[in-house]
Amino acid sequence: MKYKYSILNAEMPNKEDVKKMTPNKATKEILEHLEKENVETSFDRCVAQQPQCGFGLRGLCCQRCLWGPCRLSPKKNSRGICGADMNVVIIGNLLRGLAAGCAAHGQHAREVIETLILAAEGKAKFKIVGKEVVLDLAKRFKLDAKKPFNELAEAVGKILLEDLSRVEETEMKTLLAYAPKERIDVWRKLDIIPRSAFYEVFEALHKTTLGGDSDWKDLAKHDLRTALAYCFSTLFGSSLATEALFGTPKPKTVEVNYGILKKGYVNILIHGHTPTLVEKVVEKINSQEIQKLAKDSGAKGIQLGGMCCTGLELLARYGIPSVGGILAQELIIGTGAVDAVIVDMQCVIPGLKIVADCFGTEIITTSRSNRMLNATHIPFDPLKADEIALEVVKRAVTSYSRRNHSKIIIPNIKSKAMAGFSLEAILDAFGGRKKLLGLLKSGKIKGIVTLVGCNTTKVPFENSHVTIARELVKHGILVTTTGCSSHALLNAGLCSTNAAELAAEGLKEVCKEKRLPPVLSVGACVDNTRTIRLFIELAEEAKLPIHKMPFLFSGPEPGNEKTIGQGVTFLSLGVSVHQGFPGPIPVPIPTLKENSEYLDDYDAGRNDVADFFTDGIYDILGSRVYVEPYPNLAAKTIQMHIRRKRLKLGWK
Ligand code: MSK
Repeated sequence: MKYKYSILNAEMPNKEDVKKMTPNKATKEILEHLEKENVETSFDRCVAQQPQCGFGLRGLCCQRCLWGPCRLSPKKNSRGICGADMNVVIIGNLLRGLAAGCAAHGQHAREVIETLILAAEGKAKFKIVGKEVVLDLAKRFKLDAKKPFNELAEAVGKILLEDLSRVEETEMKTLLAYAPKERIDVWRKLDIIPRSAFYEVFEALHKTTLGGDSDWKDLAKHDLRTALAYCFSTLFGSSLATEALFGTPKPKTVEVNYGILKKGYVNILIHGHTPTLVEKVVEKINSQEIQKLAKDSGAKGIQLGGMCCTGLELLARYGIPSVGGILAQELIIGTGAVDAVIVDMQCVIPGLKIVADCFGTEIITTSRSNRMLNATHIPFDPLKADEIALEVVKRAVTSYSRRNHSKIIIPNIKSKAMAGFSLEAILDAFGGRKKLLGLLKSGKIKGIVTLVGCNTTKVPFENSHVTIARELVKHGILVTTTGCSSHALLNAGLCSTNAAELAAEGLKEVCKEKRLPPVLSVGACVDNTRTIRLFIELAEEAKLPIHKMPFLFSGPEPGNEKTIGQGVTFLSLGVSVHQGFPGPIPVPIPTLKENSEYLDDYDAGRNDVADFFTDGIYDILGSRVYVEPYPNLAAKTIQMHIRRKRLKLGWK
């Protein structure tokens, strides 16, 4: 690859590398098309940024106060102006990133939970579809089951909201309701049980101000505490409130990828993270009034598609085809086929609007938190959801007649995929947790790895997700996936039942018998809760702590700050983490000593923070971080991890 970073023992691709190595042929086709059209994307801007700052890449640039920025290095200036050393700077930067990700998922959770409460109070016109989810939550929160259903739903919503925003020193109710007792004891001993997401984010920012906390070990503890708040209020809160409102998804087979866009149709994409407005948008699009409006605008009909996590919600719940994730958003617009993109919050990059302006695509923002300069803004309000959805949809549909359709190029590439694997659907598909555990013990399924997270321009687009998934499946490891990793694996055909052919004998036999793909698309990034709950259920069935089970979390292409919280969450639960590019969890990988003749003469480049995330954290939580940017090596590291877990358990 073109750009070598010896300080990281890693390299980054240029655009040619991306075109050569990306597994989705549509990506290459559109990148070449946009080059001809002279339209710039993130892939060009990444090249323009090379070489990227070595201090920033290693978390050694401190910009927390107005005395900085301070750049720290082991050889020179090992402390910032205030006296902070490298440990304090690295761990503080990580904590700030984690807090930002927590705030993002937290606002997502707040919107869905508030909508649930308003629906329960009869103020917002949403039907609460997930009755069994509300009842289960009510039981876990020890509420009086004899109360009328709507009162229970309101009380459940209020507890989720309280866990998001409490300031008093009280343990979070969702954490106590879902976490295994063994973990709660470990966390209590470490004094890392959080109060709420809002409180711990405040405290994270407070601790990392100038002259704040300069004990890196205490900051590391606050990383774990904030990750637990992130997990049990922002992830659980948004995922469970969504299931309560709209129901629990069930598996369905659909076609995905760029080829679902249709010439002559109004192509509308929905993008972002929150599913609240989406429900109403889908309802309006299917209405006679809007279908007629599309025909009157000169189109044959309407084709709806999804991007990023809202796209995965649409796919899981309604079988609406997904097209791609965060780094594909500019490319999808670059087909020239998209008339409008309705966006809510997060992962909507500014580059989207730049490409949209080149093709006359209408961008409609609907969240007060996520505005775009010169885009149409129609803010969502759960109390007026129907009127707002209608206005949004009308604006999107009429974009068809305002646009020039002469530049359309739709790659004829589609894949079949099965999606919608909620926890309940996974357990059902395998015949319950006892049977699934039996398959794990017998070695037909060697382990379960969750492949999640974003994309980054630092590795060839989607290559790591797809390579690792293929290798794991080939070695009998069942994969669950969420977020943009899901888009890569859905488009690569790994979520189709045919992909069972790629699996090792035992896994292939199981998948064929159950008619399942070896890669289970479980939903949006907040739906990592489904995998967390699956891990908890299986460990409980095995009567083992999670850290002894053959599980692993992998984020091969880390991008968004939200990914930091995902990784630290799984670590806290006792699940080891693979990180695909050195960065947010700053574990340096060995680098060859300068002028050394011997390949094994490594300078491990360790520091206290790196030690904490490997050996230190292993001692207190039973999990550790592996950093490996090369996907084939990463897959081997993961297999080794799973094998060691099985060996210790005495499983075949
Ligand atoms: S959309 S957070 S880039 S997974 Fe959830 Fe993808 Fe990461 Fe956004």
